[in-house]
Amino acid sequence: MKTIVTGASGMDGSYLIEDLLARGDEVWGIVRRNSTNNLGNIQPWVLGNRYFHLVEGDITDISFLESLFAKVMPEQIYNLAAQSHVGTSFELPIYTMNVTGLGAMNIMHTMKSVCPEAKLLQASSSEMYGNAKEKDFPLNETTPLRPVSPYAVAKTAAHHMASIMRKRGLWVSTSICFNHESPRRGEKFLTAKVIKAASKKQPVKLGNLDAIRDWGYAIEYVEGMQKILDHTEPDDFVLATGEGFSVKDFVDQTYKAMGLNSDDYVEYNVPEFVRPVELNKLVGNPMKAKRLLGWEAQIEFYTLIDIMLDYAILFE
Ligand code: NDP
Ligand code: GDR
Repeated sequence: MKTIVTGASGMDGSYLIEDLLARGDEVWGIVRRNSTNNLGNIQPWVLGNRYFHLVEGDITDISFLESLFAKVMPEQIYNLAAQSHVGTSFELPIYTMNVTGLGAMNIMHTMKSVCPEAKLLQASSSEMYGNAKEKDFPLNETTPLRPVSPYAVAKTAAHHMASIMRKRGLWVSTSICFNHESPRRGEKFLTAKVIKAASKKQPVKLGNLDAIRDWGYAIEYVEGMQKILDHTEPDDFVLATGEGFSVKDFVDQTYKAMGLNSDDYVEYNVPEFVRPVELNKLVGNPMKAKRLLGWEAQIEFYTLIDIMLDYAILFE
């Protein structure tokens, strides 16, 4: 199978490519050109694999996409590239819309004109739900989308465009992923930031601790993405654990696992890290993925913290 993966240097993209190579795909991984090394997540055995092709390019550049898609004629495309940081999207709303929203549309448009038989997975996000009504929990594939951040607006535009393209006959699916984490998580995200500080027994400055998130393990979520593309028909699927914990729960448990009391180490409501609009609660209902794909998250909250802490203590 010829497969293109955007966001190859990111957390999910790097794990996904390992799975795809292991199952026999030939993979083209798109990374942005960078003056310094941004390939840290891509393992040496992947970079050296003859069935892996590292391609420099940008999803905002439709001429690049057209020429790559025409050369490869992919059977599968995973669009994981995004400006994916919610806080940053308030500072860079137009840029975020260009990459996360229009970039996804560039991919769908190019697929339609160059390789309309291909299958596409668009990485959608639980951020799209915004502050849902209490009666709507746990959130599923039909819950109304009320985005509250520029990132979420961009993801919602791409999500709706995926649905439009599907109605026009293209094979476009979406994974509506709730937060998922791993040792490869970027350091600006909450879990990686807290794990790094706690593993070194250092203090940390944070924003709001009250928000509730549904945290899973990234390796399982990229398995879910593959099951979505392997399904008999294109559709939307929530990937989530179904369980919610607060940011404070995460912080307390991480310091506790190090034998420390978080009250002695955490400064919170630091203005730099408080978002202009916060999304108070996200908890998903993964039953459709379980029923139709046989996918279910196995790694729960406390194990996830242990995995991330163990890695940080051993390797960082
Ligand atoms: P990351 O931020 O780790 O990875 C995003 C990737 O996109 C990076 O490799 C980045 O490259 C690349 N990228 C950014 N801009 C461009 C561009 N203009 N052209 C090409 N590539 C670009 O995200 P994750 O791996 O965590 O997430 C994967 C996808 O899933 C994203 O779309 C994210 O929005 C979405 N998602 C993630 C969730 C999560 O909890 N992790 C939950 C829901 C959705 P570079 O390294 O150069 O910056
Ligand atoms: P999120 O993840 O915004 O849910 O988006 P993030 O880890 O950035 O924030 C989680 C929660 O923690 C609060 N928070 C802080 N967050 C960060 N980054 N830094 C801090 O110092 C801090 N202090 C408190 C946040 O306000 C928030 O409530 C992630 C990304 O992967 C998106 O791409 C994805 O779509 C969603 O998950 C689902």
